[in-house]
Amino acid sequence: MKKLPIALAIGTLFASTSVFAADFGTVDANSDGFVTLAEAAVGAPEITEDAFKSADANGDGVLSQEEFTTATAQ
Ligand SMILES: [Ca+2]
Ligand SMILES: [Ca+2]
Repeated sequence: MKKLPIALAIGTLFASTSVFAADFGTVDANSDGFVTLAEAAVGAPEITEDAFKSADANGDGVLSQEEFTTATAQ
C-alpha cells in the first residue's frame, strides 16, 4: 500500500473529526482569520504538532483559510 500524501493524511484526520467537517469560520474560534494549533486541537485533540506543521504550508505557525482548505479538501 502506497503512503498517502501528507496533505491527504491531514485531510483525512480533519475530515474524521466532526468539527473539521464544519467550515473554516467554525474552527477559527476567535475569528482572526487563522487557525492556530490550539484552535485545531479543540476540534481534533488527536492532531499532532507535526501534522499541523505539515498543513502550515508557509510555516508561519497558523493555518490560513487557504492552507486549511487545502489540508481538508481531500
Ligand atoms: Ca483563530
Ligand atoms: Ca500558515
